[in-house]
Amino acid sequence: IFSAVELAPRDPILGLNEAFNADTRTTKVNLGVGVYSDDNGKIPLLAAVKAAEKARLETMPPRGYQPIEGAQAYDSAVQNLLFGADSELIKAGQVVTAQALGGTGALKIGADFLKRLNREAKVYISNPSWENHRALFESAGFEVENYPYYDAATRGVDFDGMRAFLAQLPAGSVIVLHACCHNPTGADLSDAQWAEVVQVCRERGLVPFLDMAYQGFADGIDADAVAVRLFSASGLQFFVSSSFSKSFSLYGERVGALSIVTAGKEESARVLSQLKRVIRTNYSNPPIHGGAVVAAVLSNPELRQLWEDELAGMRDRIRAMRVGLVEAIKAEGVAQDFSFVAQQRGMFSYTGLSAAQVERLRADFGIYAVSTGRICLAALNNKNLAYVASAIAQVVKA
Ligand code: PLP
Ligand code: TYF
Repeated sequence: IFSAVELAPRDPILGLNEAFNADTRTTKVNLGVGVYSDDNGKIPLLAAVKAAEKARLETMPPRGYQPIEGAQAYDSAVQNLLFGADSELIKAGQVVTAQALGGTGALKIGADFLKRLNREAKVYISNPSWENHRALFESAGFEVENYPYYDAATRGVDFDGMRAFLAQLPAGSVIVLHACCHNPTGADLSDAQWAEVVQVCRERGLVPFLDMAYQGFADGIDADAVAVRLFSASGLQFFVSSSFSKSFSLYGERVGALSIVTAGKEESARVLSQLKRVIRTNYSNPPIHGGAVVAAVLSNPELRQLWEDELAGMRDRIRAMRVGLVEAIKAEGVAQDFSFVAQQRGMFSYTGLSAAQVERLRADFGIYAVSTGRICLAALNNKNLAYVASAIAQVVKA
């Protein structure tokens, strides 16, 4: 039965981990995958998470099945973070939320649900986008195309191109938008540009699907939710996938959620009933632990404050690494201006390094980056920064 099975290509990002792990050089640095490491190069276990886990272990709760859409306490905590605790939409019962298997799982149940709503619609993702966006919507049966996004010349967003493109799409087109900390470029829309995107979506009858994988990594929890808040105020219906992989450093626990804004309470009940059907036929119901930990942290004022402080610490450390890298590259005598790295937001930077330069970083220095030139700044620390800066200087000067 497997004789004709072809070897599938590796995920271009997760595949780098395998190559990195196999590398025996002690100086190796993994700037490939989007994971936050602390200044000791370790994925942190947040103190707020640790405290909530300890308390949970002490009570030894039973492990019955969860509701299909996850626990009410979790779903409600997700809504408050995304839409704001005083959101009118939440009060009016216009937000449907289901716990999902990470942000990826949220995108997938959203995609499966959308496919049932409109079989003909096409899905549009930014050019470039997170590698998995295209594959995921294609696997749900959609045709996926790009909308203009990144402008390599300005290292920012080609907003005129993006808006003009969206303005000619047929009604019902699904538009996947990175709510903040664009992956892979680090180039985000301004608040004013978001307001224009909302306007275009309204005028054209587009279906906005906001992907929020990095809330709190740019400017703060509420500041990073500006896109969600603007769409909320617009009266439109839309989707939001969100993830606690990065903001709680809970990557492997697979904690995320899909939220859908509807026109009203009665519509919410119908939408939720269909979403539950999608979930039931995929994995029945979500796991308990990660969601329970997140809900416990977010509902306890002291743990919540601790988490917010720890999140701010991660955000500030990444910023410091951005500035440090720019300065160190300059100090190496590189003429090319890298100051844009300090302006980009979130974990990633599109460095402009070519695939050949990225390959030289790997071969000569054991520094792993995505072949597109994307690096993860959250993997830099005070021990490897000078080494990375020197290596980048050598490959750009060569
Ligand atoms: N969406 C974007 C833009 C991402 O960068 C990621 C990264 O992992 C995800 C979704 C998936 O999140 P998760 O790891 O929680 O599945
Ligand atoms: O872009 C990244 O590095 C993260 C992690 O299939 C990731 O979003 C990468 C690839 C993938 C799943 C997660």
